[in-house]
Amino acid sequence: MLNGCPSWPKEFKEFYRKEGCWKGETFGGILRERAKGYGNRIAITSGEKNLSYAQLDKRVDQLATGFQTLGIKKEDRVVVQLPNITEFFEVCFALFRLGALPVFALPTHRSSEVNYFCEFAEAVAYIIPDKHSGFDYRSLGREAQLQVPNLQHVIVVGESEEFIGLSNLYMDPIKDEPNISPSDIAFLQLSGGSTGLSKLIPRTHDDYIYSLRVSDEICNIDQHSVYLAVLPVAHNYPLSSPGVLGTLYAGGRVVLSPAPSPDEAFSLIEKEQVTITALVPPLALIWLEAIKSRHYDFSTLKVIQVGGAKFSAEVARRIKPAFGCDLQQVFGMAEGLVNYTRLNDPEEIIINTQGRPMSPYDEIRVVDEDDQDVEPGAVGQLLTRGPYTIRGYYKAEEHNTKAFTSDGFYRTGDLVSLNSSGYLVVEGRDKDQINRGGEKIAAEEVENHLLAHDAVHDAAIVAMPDPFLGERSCAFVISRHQNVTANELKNFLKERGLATFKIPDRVEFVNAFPYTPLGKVSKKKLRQIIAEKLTSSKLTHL
Ligand code: J2J
Repeated sequence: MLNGCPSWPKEFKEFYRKEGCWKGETFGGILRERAKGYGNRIAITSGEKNLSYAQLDKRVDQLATGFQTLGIKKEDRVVVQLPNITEFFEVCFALFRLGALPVFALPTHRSSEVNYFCEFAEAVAYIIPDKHSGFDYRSLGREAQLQVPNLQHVIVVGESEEFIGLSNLYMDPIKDEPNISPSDIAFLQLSGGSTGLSKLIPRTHDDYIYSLRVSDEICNIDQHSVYLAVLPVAHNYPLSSPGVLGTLYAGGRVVLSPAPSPDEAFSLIEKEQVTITALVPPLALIWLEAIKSRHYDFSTLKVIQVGGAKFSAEVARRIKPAFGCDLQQVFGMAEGLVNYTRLNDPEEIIINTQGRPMSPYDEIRVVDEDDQDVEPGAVGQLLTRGPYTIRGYYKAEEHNTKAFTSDGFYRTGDLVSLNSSGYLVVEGRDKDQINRGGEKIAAEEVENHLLAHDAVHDAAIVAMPDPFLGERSCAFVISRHQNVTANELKNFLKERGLATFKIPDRVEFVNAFPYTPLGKVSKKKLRQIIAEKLTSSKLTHL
């Protein structure tokens, strides 16, 4: 087992195996089996390109050989930053087969995040597209190569320039496959983060594949399913709930949308006879608006999932009438626990709750600040442990003592209430994070960047309400001198290579922060201040 990855205690491992949760499968093995069983069936559609299970399996073998030739081996970490293209799957499965670990960066990450992932994970390689959505990723490759000494290879899909072209790495399989154990770590997923930088989440073949199997059952995914991936597939939600990997596990077909907009996605739903897709709440709003004026045949579409951030009941109610399919709410986290509303749940449950845990082996507790269970139905912090929820982050010993209870429950940082039928409603958050329409921002990470500016004496970032994204970010700043502007600070963050979604939407200059009785900056008060300011400015505009 990779160093720095806490695991389940022995008795839990035995229990999850005995109960049949962990069946001893590996990602490399699954693809091989699907290729045997489904050979010519299409696994992935991307534009005009259709890749069958057999073709995918073969290309994965060839690429694994290419990676081996570069010296990439078991337990090596490889930062993978690819958009929704077939190469994402070829790269990941080739790494899985070698026992090398993808570290899943998102396409929106920039040099600040990428360099940190490469450095912290001690990555040997970094894999990128040439260009995507108007951005040239090779510039990130150059920076990473300069800044991160452990990084040996930058591999590019497309025009590789001075780097290694992925297309040159498909070689005839010659070498032996390493032995991969189902209890090995398969990859490192990213946490949304609340303290400082994103933590890395070690997921095993056994635990993740279990979550795919249960997700498939709950979402009725089988070999006839067609999953449209509109969100970036590296994110845990479209990757696994049941997402692209759940679809491949079931022998279904994944259709990749180059962008989430109705322009691209709606015609794909009709043309490819999509049966299920997954959205975040702001995208659901855009789709609801767009469907009013467009006419497509959506008769194959059975389910639209919405998750990643709180979906308001008023909007949730509009999905079924507008699209003629069922809504499924998904409340999950890359650390593990995923809750779903069930497809045959009563309408009011689907609209008003964020679902219930997918597995009977998920343990959840709703507790107060002293870790005591709250009264049934009351709001408290959600703690969880189970067969696919990690017991600790990668190389984060100290943080793990705070993020997990001594008996192994993960502190989700979500404030929830649990109803008498076991369904959860997300009521708020007790972590220093902004959820910008599903994109997570760790306040402390951005604050630290702001503090690096000469003119910034102190900074505190909080969420402010937003009708479209749910939340946007507001930075309260105490400046050292009067003439620094909000735009200067935003540009400064951009120049430091911070992902655009993390750049504060608004900057408020103040002379002092409100404090709690314990002397900490009161973010609650700051959230109130900005919310009131927004309301009153709206009133004056009436
Ligand atoms: C409110 N908050 C939600 C929801 C996530 C499936 C679905 C989502 C994620 C994900 C995921 C929410 N309502 N429906 O990994 O497999 C917030 C919570 C949670 C955090 C996790 C999956 N769905 N959230 O969003 O790791 O605060 O995973 O703890 O990115 O998003 O974020 P992340």
